[in-house]
Amino acid sequence: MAKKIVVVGMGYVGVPVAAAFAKAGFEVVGINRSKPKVDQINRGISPIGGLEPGLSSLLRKMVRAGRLRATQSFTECRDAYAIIVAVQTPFDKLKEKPDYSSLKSAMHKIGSNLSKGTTVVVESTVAPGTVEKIVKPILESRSGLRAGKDFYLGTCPERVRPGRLLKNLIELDRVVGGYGEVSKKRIINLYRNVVKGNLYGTDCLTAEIVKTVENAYRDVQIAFANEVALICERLGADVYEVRELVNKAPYRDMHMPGAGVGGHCLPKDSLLLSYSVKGKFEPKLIKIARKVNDFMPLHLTHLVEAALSDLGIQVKGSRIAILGLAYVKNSDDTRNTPAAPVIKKLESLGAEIRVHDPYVNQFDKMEISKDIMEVLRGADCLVTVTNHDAYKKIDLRKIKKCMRTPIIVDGRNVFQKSACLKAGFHYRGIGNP
Ligand code: SAJ
Repeated sequence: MAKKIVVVGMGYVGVPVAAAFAKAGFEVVGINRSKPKVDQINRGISPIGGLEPGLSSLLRKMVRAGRLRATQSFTECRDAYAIIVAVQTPFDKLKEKPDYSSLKSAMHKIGSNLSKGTTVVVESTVAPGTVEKIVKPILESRSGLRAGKDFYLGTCPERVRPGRLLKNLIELDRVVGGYGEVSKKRIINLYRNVVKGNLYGTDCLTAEIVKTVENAYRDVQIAFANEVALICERLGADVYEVRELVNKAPYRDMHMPGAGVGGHCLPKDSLLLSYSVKGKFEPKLIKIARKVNDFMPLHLTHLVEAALSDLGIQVKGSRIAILGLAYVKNSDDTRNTPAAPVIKKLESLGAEIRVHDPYVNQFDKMEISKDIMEVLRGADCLVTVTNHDAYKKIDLRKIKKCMRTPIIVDGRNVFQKSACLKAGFHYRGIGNP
């Protein structure tokens, strides 16, 4: 009889985790609060859009083999060998604290259906200290069981990346934080069934810190690249050439400047890290980095205003084509997408906005075209916000003929500036004036 694993939260993290453990021979039950999503999965259809190599076919195969099914019921936890929690843990910027409503709700329901010997693993990203201070007390009070003795508890923070969900899950090294040695060993042995990368064991707090720090690190690195881009714009230099040459120096890894930092990881994880020391220490660098990155979408709109003004056109009444709604290339994920503030600002200035994205099908009741030429027809400005591979194939001469004014504002270094100028476009780009 195959051991049963319950995965709570069938999103970008839970779906590949469920499929991978099913492939490893476990009986997997995915719990989700959305009935349509439960039904979709039970029809063998992945709810994850965008280019996710291998995921849809694996999920379909596992559902058809009877090794993976979905439900809304937490009673499935009662005879689970392990329960993996992958619910959303957004950061509430207004209240300046994590929104743990989904996490707490899941833990109450799991606790009410927790049996002796079960291992509970939190994959969701949480502020350091959360497993010990929030998760453990709920599970223990609801179940009457003790963590580390009657049931096992820990965290194995996800390292997913839209576009590489299955690949990252299988190949990347992972950190395992255990509530005690036995929990740590059990979780490491559990993940050895799907993770080919190294599994590094530690305590819960350290694992939570590692997860938030690895993303805060990236956020700071991107902010540095964005600041260099702003400097290069004023100096009249090409930041991408600067970056390429800087990275020829040993131990340098200057990241890519761009239209901003979106996603469910980076914008939030540095806030979770700062939150964990609230009242004890005030981080400066990671907070400033957030401000720099959040400024970039606004800066992109400044470049649009400037580019139109260069040709005597006001934003008010102009037609602007936004290419890319997803926060990252070749994905349908729009969480915290920089495109949202770009569109909002340009609309507030009176521009008529048309949006294209090859993968995103719905966003804020917005009409999203799948036809680049349709979006560019009669436009005064083409703005790239996401560097989907599809945009690299754009024929500049062809689009110039259908636009009302040939202006390109490049937020992701999609186009070669020289090629745009040669094709007769007026060009401005982030870090490449
Ligand atoms: N971005 C830049 N410049 C860069 C890199 C990214 O502006 O040099 C922007 C992207 O356009 C996007 C945002 O930052 O809007 C986030 O991009 P990302 O490549 O970091 O993608 P994420 O958010 O999916 O990051 C995840 C993270 N993984 C986890 O949290 C588990 C991150 O730690 C990984 O480094 C990244 O995937 C990856 O490349 O695997």
